[in-house]
Parts: sequence; C-alpha cells; structure tokens
Amino acid sequence: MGGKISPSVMCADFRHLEENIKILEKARVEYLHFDIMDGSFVPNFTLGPDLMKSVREITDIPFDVHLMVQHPENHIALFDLKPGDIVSVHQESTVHLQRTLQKIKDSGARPAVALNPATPIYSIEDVLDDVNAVLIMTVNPGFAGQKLVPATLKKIAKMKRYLVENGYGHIEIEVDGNVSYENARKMRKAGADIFVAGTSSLFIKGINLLDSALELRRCII
Ligand code: S6P
Ligand code: MG
Repeated sequence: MGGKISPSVMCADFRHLEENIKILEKARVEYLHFDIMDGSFVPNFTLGPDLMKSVREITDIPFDVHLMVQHPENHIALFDLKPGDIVSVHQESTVHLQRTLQKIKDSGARPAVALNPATPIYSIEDVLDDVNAVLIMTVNPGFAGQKLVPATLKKIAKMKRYLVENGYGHIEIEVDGNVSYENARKMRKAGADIFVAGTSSLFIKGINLLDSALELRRCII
C-alpha cells in the first residue's frame, strides 16, 4: 500500500473551504489534518472543535487531529471523535502520557504520539503498546511554511528501524512539516506512511489543488 495523504486544513483557502474539501475527496485523501494550538505549548492559535464540527457535516473523510496544547488530557472530550480518526498528543505536553493515550482510545479514536524535532524516539518506548501511530515533526510545531529540520529525515529512518526490530512494525509513522514533493520522496524512502501536506505541496497559490494532490500521491507510492 502507498503512503497516505493528510491535508493540513489550516493551509486551505478558508473562503472556499467546502470547495477545497470536495476536491480533496476527489483526490481520495485518507485524512484531514486539524492543527489545534493553544498559544502556550506553541506560540500560535489556529483551528478548534467548532470548525471541526462544521467540516464533519460536509465530509466523511476521517480526521487527523494534532493537539499542540498543554495538558491535552483536559481537552479531548471537546472533540467529537469518530472511530477511524487519529488523535496525536505531544510527548512533551503531558506528564501523564499513557493516561492521555488511553483516554483517546476510550473515545473510540486511534491514539498517536507526536515528537518535536529535539525529542528522542526512545522517549516513547514505554507507550508503544498504546499507540497506532507516531507523528514525527519535521519542523518545530506552531507554523506552516517552515523549512525542514534536516536531521529529522534520519530520525524517520531510525524510528522505522526501531519499531520493526522491536515488534512494532504495525505502528504507522506520520510526518508533518515541509512535506514538499522532494522531501516527501525522501520521507517515504525513510519509512513514513502518513504525509501531512500544507503549503509545500498541496495548497500552493495559482496551482490546481487536484493536480497537486495527484503529484504528491506519485511521490509517496
Ligand atoms: C505545524 C503544523 C503543521 C502545518 C503543516 C504545514 O505546527 O503542525 O501541520 O500545518 O506542516 O505544512 P507546510 O508544508 O506549510 O510545512
Ligand atoms: Mg500538524
């Protein structure tokens, strides 16, 4: 199976959001990525549960919710989650990571743990039984349009090797940040499965959204 595409909704054209989502349905993207920021864990604010509720009314594409908030365990109940959705929490954002992941599982969604570029892969070895995916940040979280942190390419390969060697080969690796066509090819080669696509490959001014999605698909076969 090829890689999966998770378009970053914060990079979509909000004036034409429904139209954008209908095109993404045509491109058969696997997820819609919602960045949730609290202005504290990361220095920015973005999307929230109300927008997600509205989008739920217009599409059946599963959600990929990326919580960049302090104490995510206090906010999970705000989100109307469905089986098949992914919810990522940052290892760095909660003292009680295992409990938080369990809370996500109890909600019916698929738990994932996210790692900032500086956070070692080994910091999550004791929660691997509790996750369906690992989200490797390939930029520092908070903003779209940043440049790849080069060391994260090696980190993807190291994570992949580590998972396979320890009997966790079923855990998917998601990558988020500067997923350009060129970087996507390298990330795929390193072992990435789910690709968050924002301004670097999908939502590019003056370029047709369907064409960009199909081009990205070709890079992650
Ligand atoms: C960043 C956020 C991401 C961005 C995405 C943007 O904090 O988690 O999901 O929305 O990375 O993509 P790009 O191609 O502009 O880096
Ligand atoms: Mg994200």
